[in-house]
Amino acid sequence: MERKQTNLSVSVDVTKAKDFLAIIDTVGPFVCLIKTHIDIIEDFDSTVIDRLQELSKKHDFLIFEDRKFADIGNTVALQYSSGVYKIASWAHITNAHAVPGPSIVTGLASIGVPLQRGLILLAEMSSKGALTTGSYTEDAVRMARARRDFVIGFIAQHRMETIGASEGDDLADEDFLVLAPGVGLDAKGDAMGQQYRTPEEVVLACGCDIIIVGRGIYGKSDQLNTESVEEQAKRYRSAGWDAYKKRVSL
Ligand code: 5IU
Repeated sequence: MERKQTNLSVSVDVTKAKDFLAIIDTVGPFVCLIKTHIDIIEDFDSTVIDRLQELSKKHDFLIFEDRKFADIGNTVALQYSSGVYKIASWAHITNAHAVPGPSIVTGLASIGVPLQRGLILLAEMSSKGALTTGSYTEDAVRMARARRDFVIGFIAQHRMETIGASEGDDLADEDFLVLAPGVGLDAKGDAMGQQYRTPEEVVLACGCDIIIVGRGIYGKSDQLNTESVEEQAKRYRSAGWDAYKKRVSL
């Protein structure tokens, strides 16, 4: 983030490998992180991963597979390491729901720690009516604190630093990343419950670190326009980084 002066992550939710790679090559210079949903690509084969890894090196970004694991430890370990996608072999970061309890972290860590991967826990979601509130969010933060060798942060809508802390907890050197999806400069939401806030609201007012932006950057149209994608990536990168600089100078 510091090296590239960016706290922008682009979420590339498109179904054709060609579009997926073209968007990533276009936004690559402006992002710290590319977020993928590898299972929505219709013409997936292992060359997509080879190319994604080349782009990660070319543009100096990390890869975050937004897999949202949610099963028992043994099953998630298999889903993470095996199957068609072998996520652990290429995704620097992945994420998991806290709903199964600490055993989900144990299962994923058995695969991810030896590969020096990082895990993000879902503490809050951006969608309308999400059940990730109150004691659920607090327990997700406690689960992260218990596995700081593997959990590097949260998907959340606010900074989590004092949430779920008990007296006597040593939080002095705690520095979890907070990644916030549901960011848009032009729309307030979509027709399926997504809710958007601006980078200012998310980073400056709520203390999140990374903004995750999807359709705000690549639009909805079937016809990919890489010029407009580049323009929007620059726009969100500036908005996110300006908000971050303001926050850290307060
Ligand atoms: N995403 C959310 N909200 C969440 C979580 C993940 O939007 O709480 I956890 C994902 C879904 C999509 C991306 O892949 O982030 C947001 O895309 P848009 O910016 O196009 O809404």
